[in-house]
Amino acid sequence: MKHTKAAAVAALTMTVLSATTGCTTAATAPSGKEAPRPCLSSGKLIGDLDGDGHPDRITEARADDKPLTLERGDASGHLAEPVSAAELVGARTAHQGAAVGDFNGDGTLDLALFASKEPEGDDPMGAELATVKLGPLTHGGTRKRTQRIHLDETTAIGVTDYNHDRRADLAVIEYAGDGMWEITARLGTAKGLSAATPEYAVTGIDAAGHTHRPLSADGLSHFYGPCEN
Ligand SMILES: [Ca+2]
Ligand SMILES: [Ca+2]
Repeated sequence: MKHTKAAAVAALTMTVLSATTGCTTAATAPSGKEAPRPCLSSGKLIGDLDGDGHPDRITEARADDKPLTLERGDASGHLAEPVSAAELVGARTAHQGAAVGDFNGDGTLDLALFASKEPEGDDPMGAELATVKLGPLTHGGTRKRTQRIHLDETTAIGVTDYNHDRRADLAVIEYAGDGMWEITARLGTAKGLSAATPEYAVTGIDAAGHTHRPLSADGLSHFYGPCEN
C-alpha cells in the first residue's frame, strides 16, 4: 500500500478547554495531582499526556493523512497551540508520526513515535526512529522508560485493539519490500511494546483469529468513552 506524506499544518489557535469536559480522575500524576481519566470529546481524546495533572487534547492520527496533534492544557483549562507529530518526534525525515494509547494497560497514556525515510531499495532497511514512551510522561514529553521497537520504513502509525485485551496495539503502514506496503500490527503487552512484542501482518493470514482492522480514525474509541457533561 502506497501512502502519501502526511501534512503537518496546525492551526495557531488558543482554545479554552471547558471545565465541563467531565473527565473523572484516575491515576496520580508525578505532580501529585489526580490525573484525569481520558475520555473522548468531539472525537478528540481529553487526557493528561504530559503528566502535569491537567487535561490535554489529542487529535488522533487519521488514515487520510491528518497527523496527530497535541494541545497541552494548563491549570486554568487553557490549551496551548497545537504541537504537531513532527514537532514531537523532532526529526526531519520524509515521514514522521505519533500515536497515543495505553500500550501496557496501566491506565496512563503512552506515546509512540517514528521517523522514517523513503525506501531506497528492494529490501526494507528499517525506520530511523521507532520508540514508545511509557507514561506518565513529564511535562516536556520525555519519560524515564523509553522502549525501542523495530519498524521497517513507515509512513503512518495509529492505535486500535486487534486482540480485544483493552491494551492499545500499534498499527503501522510499513514497507514490505519489492515496492510493496502493508499494514502490520504490534500488540500491546503488560510491558508495553518491545522487541519481543507479538506482531503479525494485518493484511496477511492471521492464525490467531485477530480482527483485521486498518489504520482508522476511531482507534481510541475502542478504549475510551465520551466525556461526561
Ligand atoms: Ca500506559
Ligand atoms: Ca490489544
